[in-house]
Amino acid sequence: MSDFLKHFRTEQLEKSMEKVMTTQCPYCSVQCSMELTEERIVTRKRYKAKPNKQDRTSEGRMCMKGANAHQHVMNGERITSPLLKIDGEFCQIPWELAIEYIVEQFKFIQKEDGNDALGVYGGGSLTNEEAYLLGKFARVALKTKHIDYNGRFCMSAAAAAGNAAFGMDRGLTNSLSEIPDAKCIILAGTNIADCQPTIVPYFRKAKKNGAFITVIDPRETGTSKLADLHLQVKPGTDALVANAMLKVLFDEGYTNDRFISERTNGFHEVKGDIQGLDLQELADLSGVKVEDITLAAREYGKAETGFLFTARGVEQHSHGYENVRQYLNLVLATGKIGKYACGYGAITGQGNGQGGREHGQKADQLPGYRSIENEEHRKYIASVWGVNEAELPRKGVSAYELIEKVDKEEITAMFVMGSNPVVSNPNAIFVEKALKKLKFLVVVDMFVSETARMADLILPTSSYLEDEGTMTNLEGRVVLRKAERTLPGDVKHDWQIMSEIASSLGFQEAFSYTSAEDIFNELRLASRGGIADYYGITYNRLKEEGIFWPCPDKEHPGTSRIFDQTFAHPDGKALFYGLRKPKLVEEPSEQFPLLLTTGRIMEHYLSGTQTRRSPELNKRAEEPLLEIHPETAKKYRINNGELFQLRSRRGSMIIRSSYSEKIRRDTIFAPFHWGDSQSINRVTNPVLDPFCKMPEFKVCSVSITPLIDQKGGSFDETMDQTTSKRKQPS
Ligand SMILES: Nc1nc2c(c(=O)[nH]1)N[C@H]1C(S)=C(S)[C@@H](COP(=O)(O)OP(=O)(O)OC[C@H]3O[C@@H](n4cnc5c(=O)[nH]c(N)nc54)[C@H](O)[C@@H]3O)O[C@H]1N2
Ligand SMILES: Nc1nc2c(c(=O)[nH]1)N[C@H]1C(S)=C(S)[C@@H](COP(=O)(O)OP(=O)(O)OC[C@H]3O[C@@H](n4cnc5c(=O)[nH]c(N)nc54)[C@H](O)[C@@H]3O)O[C@H]1N2
Ligand code: SF4
Ligand SMILES: [Mo]
Repeated sequence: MSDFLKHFRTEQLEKSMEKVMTTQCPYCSVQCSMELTEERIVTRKRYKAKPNKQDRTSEGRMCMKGANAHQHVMNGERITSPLLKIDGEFCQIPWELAIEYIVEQFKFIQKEDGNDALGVYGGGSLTNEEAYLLGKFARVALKTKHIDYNGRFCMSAAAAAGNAAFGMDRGLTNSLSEIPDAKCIILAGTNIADCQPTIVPYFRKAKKNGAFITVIDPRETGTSKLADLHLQVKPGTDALVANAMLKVLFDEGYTNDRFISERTNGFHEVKGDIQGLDLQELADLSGVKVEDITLAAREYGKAETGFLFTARGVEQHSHGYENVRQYLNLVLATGKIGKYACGYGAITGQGNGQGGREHGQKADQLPGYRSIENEEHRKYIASVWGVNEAELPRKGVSAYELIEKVDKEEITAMFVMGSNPVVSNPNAIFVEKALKKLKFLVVVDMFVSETARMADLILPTSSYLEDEGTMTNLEGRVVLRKAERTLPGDVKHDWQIMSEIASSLGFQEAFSYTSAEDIFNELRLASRGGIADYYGITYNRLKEEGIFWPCPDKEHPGTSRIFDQTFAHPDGKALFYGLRKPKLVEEPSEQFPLLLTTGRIMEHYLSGTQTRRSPELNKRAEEPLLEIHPETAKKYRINNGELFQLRSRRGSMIIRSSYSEKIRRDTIFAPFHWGDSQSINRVTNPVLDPFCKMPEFKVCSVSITPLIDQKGGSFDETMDQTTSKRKQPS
């Protein structure tokens, strides 16, 4: 046999050393399941992801992030043992020492500054089991009321609005499979084409079946390409658009009077408010045409079936709660909810953005969407946890307010699990300064993120391929993710880390879990009888496919469509919201003449800790690009593709321009997936919505200054200043 053939044969043999891992993507809320094949070629490993055709949500699709998700897991930058900062340098230490050190520091803080001086900061990437355990860990083991999580920045406005309007917050009221039969769809402030790409075909099918699609967004996006009508709204003015649409529905007789009288309360007040609305004024303020608002309302009003969706574009405002409530008025006024192909959806963001907001990592919450201020709820959870009700802390404060307390030195130690707050909080310069004041910072992560870099101690955690647990996807469907890879180095699971610290603090019995399933079984009990009732869901039942909550007993099939018969308020009725005309907190001024809005691009995920470490994704988008209309750019002497300084009242950052005619002339857009001087959150406004404490990520006023001008250069009239040929933030 020739050398070549020998080599070929060996390669074939080696190639057959394949391992197939059944898993699901760690990124967005669709949670696409897939098979990841590990192929060993001699000493090299090669990976290939293949979507799972049986997946009821993704229907066998996967986007570029899912296809490359494994890359960050295998990345050589993974931390594989605890790292302690000694004289500014991180040194590897054994777990025993790490746990001992944490316990010593936490006890010291508790003694010096009180129990509430310990802050806990969680995330929506954690499994249900771990999110649940983090709530218990904070309240039982650390005895602190100060816990909140990054979902505050994500879902809080829609969650608060859903709770107030319907008595319950589940992202989608119906399963995605009903979308193709909707005759009208409104997509407000959601860019599914980049953010949940695998659900786009549901909308395409609807369009093919004759649906009229309206997109409301200040930019043309991949999503607005689906639209029959695009309202290119001025950032921060959604409530005005929704009010104007309600007026059209009312004046033109599209309201569903029977539904309003039988299934809702509060329309009376709204009816009074409608009379005083001036369509032209609302259209002028929101920067869209009266005819377009009228068309959007008519199409929604006359359609037999329909959905209205919102996402962060509507919600991440200092009046995000009100924006959502005004859109919900449209759903209730037309009775488009609680029926086949009729409903509302707040499109959840993070992998476990839904489950992560149900089981107690929120400041005011106990498992099963119970309230920490409700005496009955406290008693029940105290009994499940085997503690005295009086010992359970009361409600704490929201995520950004935790940081403010750190700044005031009321919180002096912090435990961060599953978030990178230095990059993802608004007003990031302040956040970084505040965190420097901590006496003790522990970060549990897979990487030395921008936040972990500031920690005294970093604890290495497992990735999605290694960590078993349940996730609740954007539909409210609970799915089980298996662990398919052995833990690298000394890595431990989040639940093990919490259990070990809690045990060393003296709570062995309450934290004596041996598996994620153990924790899930306790969660089932803790959620039993609550709004988000998981009692009937077991690991065994999840082996087949997901189950929608609420699922109160083991024979219950789960609830894919909610509000069929009643809403979740005690009287079974939904509630309208009086009309409001919220104003922008920062209108453009001479000093800060442009409106900045922020969001996502397809290639990266959130603070970028994971996707910037995936070579395949990172090479497609290596730096943030600022979307700016060419006419606006010329006015401010910004060349296409050049770096410049973006400034607001909070601070400044450096970013490269990318001309785009797809954006309003008064608005610029930047993604937030980068840290340090490239972090857009150095300029964003931390003003909080009073109802839900959501920060104003989606609009603030800014100025832009070319860097070259500062060096004495000038705007280049001769340069090719046509719309950018570079890959645009899509
Ligand atoms: N590729 C990718 N996918 C993701 C994520 C990611 O980081 N990357 N993150 C996940 C998470 S956690 C989330 S929360 C979701 C977010 O999903 P989305 O909310 O869809 O994403 P964003 O880009 O933040 O904002 C959506 C749109 O709102 C528009 N917008 C801005 N201001 C306004 C306004 O005032 N009114 C209206 N109507 N629209 C406005 C923006 O132009 C943008 O196109 O995505 C999830 N999926
Ligand atoms: N300007 C602006 N800022 C925003 C937004 C915006 O639209 N504009 N959107 C906001 C929204 S919607 C969100 S959701 C936040 C999110 O922002 P972050 O909370 O910062 O979210 P991630 O980047 O996912 O951070 C997760 C961190 O936890 C690590 N991690 C991942 N999985 C696990 C795990 O299972 N266990 C542990 N222990 N660690 C893990 C990752 O490596 C990463 O470092 O950002 C918000 N910030
Ligand atoms: S990022 Fe979202 S849409 Fe893309 S593969 Fe992952 S779960 Fe699916
Ligand atoms: Mo999010």
